[in-house]
Amino acid sequence: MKLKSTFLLLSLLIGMEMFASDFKIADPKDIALRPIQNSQRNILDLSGVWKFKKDSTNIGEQEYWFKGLTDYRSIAVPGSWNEQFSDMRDYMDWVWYETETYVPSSWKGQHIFIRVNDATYAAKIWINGKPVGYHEGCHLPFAFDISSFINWDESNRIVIQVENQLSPDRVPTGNVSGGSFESFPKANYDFFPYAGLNRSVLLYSVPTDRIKDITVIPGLEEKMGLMDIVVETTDKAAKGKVIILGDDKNIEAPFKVKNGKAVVSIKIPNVRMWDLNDPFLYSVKVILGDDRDIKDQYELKTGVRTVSVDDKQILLNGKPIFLKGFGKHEDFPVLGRSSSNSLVVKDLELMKWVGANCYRTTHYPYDEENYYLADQEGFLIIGETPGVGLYFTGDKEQLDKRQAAMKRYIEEMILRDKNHPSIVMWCVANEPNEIAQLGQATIIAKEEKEQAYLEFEKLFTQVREMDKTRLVSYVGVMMGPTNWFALTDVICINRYWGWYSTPGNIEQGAKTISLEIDRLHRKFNKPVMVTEFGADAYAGFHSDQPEMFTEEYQKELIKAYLDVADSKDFVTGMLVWNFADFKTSQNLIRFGGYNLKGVFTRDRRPKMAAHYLRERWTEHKD
Ligand code: BDP
Repeated sequence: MKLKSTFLLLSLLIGMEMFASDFKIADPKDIALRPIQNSQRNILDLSGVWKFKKDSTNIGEQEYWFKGLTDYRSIAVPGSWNEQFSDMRDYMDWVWYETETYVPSSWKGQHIFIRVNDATYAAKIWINGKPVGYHEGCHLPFAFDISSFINWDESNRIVIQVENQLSPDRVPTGNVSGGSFESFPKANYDFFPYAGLNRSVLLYSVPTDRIKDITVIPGLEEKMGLMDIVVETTDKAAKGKVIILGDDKNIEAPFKVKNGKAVVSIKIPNVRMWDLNDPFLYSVKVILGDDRDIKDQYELKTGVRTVSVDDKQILLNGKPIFLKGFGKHEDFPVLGRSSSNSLVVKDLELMKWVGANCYRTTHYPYDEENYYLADQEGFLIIGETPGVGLYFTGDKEQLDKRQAAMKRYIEEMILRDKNHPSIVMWCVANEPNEIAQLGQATIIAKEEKEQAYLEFEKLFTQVREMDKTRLVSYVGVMMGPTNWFALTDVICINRYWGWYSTPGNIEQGAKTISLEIDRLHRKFNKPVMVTEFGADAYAGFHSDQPEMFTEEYQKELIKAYLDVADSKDFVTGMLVWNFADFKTSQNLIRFGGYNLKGVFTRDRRPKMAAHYLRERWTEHKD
C-alpha cells in the first residue's frame, strides 16, 4: 500500500516537473537565413509519412504521448490533416505528429537546429521525450537549437503537438461574435482554415561561429549599383569578406565584426538591374574567417532594383510599371494548404501565360520557394502578413494579443523574406477594420476610432522601421475606414461593386468604382490599385446575356473594371480576385464550400475570363 502511494506521489512529481518544464519560445532571429547545404552547413529534410494521432480532449501531454505514439494513423508531412482525413475535415483541436531519424555523425561538433516551416497554428516540440520549444502563429517558420537533445549513433524521436483553434485573440481571427463571416468552421475570413504541418520540417547543422543573418539593402546612384550588406554573426569579434559575383563582376570586400555585426558597402559599376525583362541576380557570398580557416559561409542570390512612387504610379528602377495579376491562395485538392513545388511552378507558369506580372500573397506569407522562383523569373510580389480579419476595438485583452501576434508576424516575415527583389511592397493587413462587424463602424465613438487608428499605425511604423527599401500598404475593405490610407504609399482597395453590392448590374458597378477611385485619388494624391475585384463563376455555366455565376458575367465584370482602370492615369495596378477557385468554410454564399472567383478552376483549368485576360494582358505587354 505504502509502496503504491509512494509510486503515485513520485509519478505525480515527475509529471508536474514535465508540465512545468520550460518550453523555449522560438526566437525569430533563428529563421533569418534559410537552411542551405554547403561545406559548412547541412540539411536533412524530414518530409515523408509520419505517425499521427488526434487528441480531442488534450490528454496527450499528461499521458506522455511525447514519448511515442500508440494507436496512431499515418499522415503525410507536409500536408493539411483536414484534406487527408475525411473524418477530420472540420477538426481544429490538438493532434500529435511523430517521426524518427538518425542525425549524421559528420554533424557532430556543430549546432543542430530543427526548423518547422509552418505549423498552423500553435506547436510544441519534444525531442527524445524532452520538451524543446513552443511557437504560436501560422505560415511562417520557427527554429530551435536542439544540439543538446540529440542521441548520436541512434535514432531520435521527434514529436510535435499542433492545434488550430479559431479564436478572436489569434491572427487570423476566428469565432468572433458578430464577425463578418457566418461560417463553419467559424473562421473570420472565407478561405478554409487548413491545419497542421503544412510545410516541410528540416533538421540542419551550422558551425558554432556562424553567420546568423545577412541583409542586402540595394540602391542606385547614376549607373552605380549599391549594396549595403549587413552581416550578423554569433562570433563577436570575427573577420570575413563579402564577394559579389555575376555579370563578369567579382567584387571582394573584407569586413570586421564588432558586437556581432558588420556593414559592408559595395559599389557595382555599370550595374545590371533586376527588372521584369531581365531579372538578373547577383550572387552575394559571405565568408566568415579567412581563406586558411573558413568558419562559415553563406551564399544568396539577390538583385539590385529600386521601387518608389510618385502621385500616380509605382516606379520600378525609376520607370512606371503597371501591376497586373491576382490575389491567390495556397490551395489545391488533396494538398489543402500544404506546399508543393509542382504547384508553385505551375501557378507561376499560368500567371505568365495570361500575361500577369504580379501577385499578392493573400492572405499570409507563402512557402519560400514562391519568392525564389519569382526572383528568378522576373515576377513582382506584394508580400502580405497573416493579418486578415483584424479589428482594433472591443475586448482589450484580445486586442493586445492580436497586436502581439502581428508584431511577431511582421518581424518573422521581414526577417525571412527581406532579400527578395521580387517583393516590391509589404501589405500590412487585408481588410482591417475598426470593428468586427463590417459596415457597422458608425456605432463606435470618435475616441474609439482614433484609438483604432493609433493601434493600426503601430504596425506600419514597425514595418517601415524594419525595411526602408519597399513600399508599404494595406488593403482596404468596402465601407472600411478610408482615413487609414494616410499611412500608405499606395491606396489599395478591394471592391465588389457589381457583385455583393448592386449585384447583377455590371454597368452600375463600374460607375461606382470609377467615382470612388476618383474621390480617393483626389483626397490622398497617391496611386491607386484595385487589389481585389471579381465575380464567382461556376465553370461550365453559361448564359447569352451575362448573368451572375456564369463565366460570361465574370469575364464582363473583369473587363468593365479593367476599362475603368485604363481610363485613369493614377491607377497603378489591377489584381483580379482570384487566380483559382479555392476551398472555404461552409457558408451560405459559398456554393459547395468553394469561392468560385478563380479565373482558373481549383485544378487549374482556364475559365473564359482567363482566356480574356490572356488576350488583353499579352497584347498590352510593353
Ligand atoms: C474579400 C476578401 C477575400 C474574399 C473575397 C470574396 O479579402 O478574402 O475571398 O472578399 O468575398 O473581401 O470573394
